Amino acid sequence: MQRPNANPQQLPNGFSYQRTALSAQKSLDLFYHLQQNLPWQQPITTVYGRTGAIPRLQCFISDNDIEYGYSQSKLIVEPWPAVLLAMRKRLEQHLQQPFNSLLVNYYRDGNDTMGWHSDDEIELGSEPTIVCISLGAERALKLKHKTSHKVSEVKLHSGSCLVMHGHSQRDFQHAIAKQTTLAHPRISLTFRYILPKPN
Ligand SMILES: O=C(O)CCC(=O)C(=O)O
Ligand SMILES: [Mn+2]
Repeated sequence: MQRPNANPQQLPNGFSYQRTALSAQKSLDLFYHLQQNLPWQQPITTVYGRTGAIPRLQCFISDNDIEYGYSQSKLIVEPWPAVLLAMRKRLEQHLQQPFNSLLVNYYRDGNDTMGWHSDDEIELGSEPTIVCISLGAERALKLKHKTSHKVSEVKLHSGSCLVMHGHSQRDFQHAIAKQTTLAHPRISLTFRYILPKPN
């Protein structure tokens, strides 16, 4: 995970992007392994009063004692597969930050999306570090500043690593928009640290 950034993209403060954190072959192998082996779910959520299945598949992996949910639904927790536990340990060493949870998103094609949001739940703390590893089709992560409403984007290449830290969640929303001409799938691995519940 040490290669220099071969394709710098201009990003706001709080976002850092490394285009080639994993080789093309490793990224593809991991994509197919996870696509076939993770227990994918499509939870039903209520967002702005509308109830429906989320427009992508996902899998939530976490240490035993962690609870996490959004839009009033608790996620089913899966144990760490060896390959993802090893990746977590490498990230922890590299970034000198603990991670205890991983939300994996599977976008089956360009019609699958993730709406505008910030990862600013109380249980993530005030300045969370969230690491996003991308595998498969390239998708654009849109960034919208919360006061200026200026929208920018970062292209998430297969094998790339985006780190969101500092004030990134306080100041920006992010989203994966529809890309209807895209027929190829993508998986994103979003490593987080969820604070233990106070007793
Ligand atoms: O798929 C992505 O790159 C974004 C995922 C995301 O924002 C999230 O899991 O909170
Ligand atoms: Mn997010």
